[in-house]
Amino acid sequence: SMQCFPSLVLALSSLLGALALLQLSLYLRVPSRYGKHEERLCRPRGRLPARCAWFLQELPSFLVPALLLALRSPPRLEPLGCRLLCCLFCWHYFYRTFIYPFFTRGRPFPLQLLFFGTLFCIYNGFLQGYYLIYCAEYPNDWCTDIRFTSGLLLFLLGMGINIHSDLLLRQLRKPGEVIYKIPQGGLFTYVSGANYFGEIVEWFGFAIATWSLPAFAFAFFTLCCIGPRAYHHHRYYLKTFTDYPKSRKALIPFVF
Ligand code: NDX
Repeated sequence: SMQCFPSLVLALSSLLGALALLQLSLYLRVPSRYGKHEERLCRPRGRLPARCAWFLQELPSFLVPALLLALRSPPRLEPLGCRLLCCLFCWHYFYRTFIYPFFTRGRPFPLQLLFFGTLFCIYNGFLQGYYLIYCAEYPNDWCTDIRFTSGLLLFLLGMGINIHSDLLLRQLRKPGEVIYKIPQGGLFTYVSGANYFGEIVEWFGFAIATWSLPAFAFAFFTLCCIGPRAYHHHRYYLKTFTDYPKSRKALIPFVF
């Protein structure tokens, strides 16, 4: 049966950090080509409806850690923190897999990115789940530790912002529409990438609550992946809408 290999966790986390830097260098100048940044002339054959694509892509991030948690023998009962934290991760991906895709009104998603996205979700789902279920050690009162409680608070706050902002974006379109409008309300009052801001806060909260290398590596990856994307969204809006609110920032309210 499986056991903890600390060197495996170290290797996978380092690779995740390296992938984050690769992404930053790739996507700082040119956005990743999906959604509003996809080339106009893209072949429709190379794409899948947004619903299927997001469902398939995000499913492993829910399934892999959920299975690791459920199938570990003997079951890991102590400390409680490990299971709680693993459930938090699964909770986010339950939303992203089983709820978000069924309401999205997004454009069809490129197959090639779907392939890499799925690989990424398998990789990260395994790393986070494996670490929490087989390796993490917390004192029995971790649930009352300031890192756990403040991290959990940030996680919940970020998740709330992320879900609320996803909802505001969705409401910009009628079913079947694929046009872009100026997002309004919620944190969009302050930033163009409100959904991304929420997601980043969420994963840094998770990293603080787990106080672990894999989770910090993933938070860093998220920042490098959707941080530049928020900036490209912002530029797109400024270019497309002459009446775009001038005081709005790209990602971080009042700052950047
Ligand atoms: N999926 C995370 N890298 C990614 C998919 C892409 O969950 O090769 C990372 C995730 C993947 C990426 C994933 C991993 C790295 C990949 C990358 C592609 C290339 C990259 C594989 C797995 C890669 C290396 C080099 C390392 C191999 O038509 P539309 O789609 O534009 O419609 C949009 C709509 N909308 C509007 N509607 C009307 N008016 C407007 N003005 C609108 N603006 C947007 O709203 C969509 O239907 C919807 C949301 O659009 P958008 O662009 O704001 O968000 P989106 O990027 O689609 O993300 C959706 C949610 C969001 O909450 C975000 O926080 C979360 O997913 N997310 C996304 C990406 C990654 C991630 C979270 C994370 O890292 N945690």
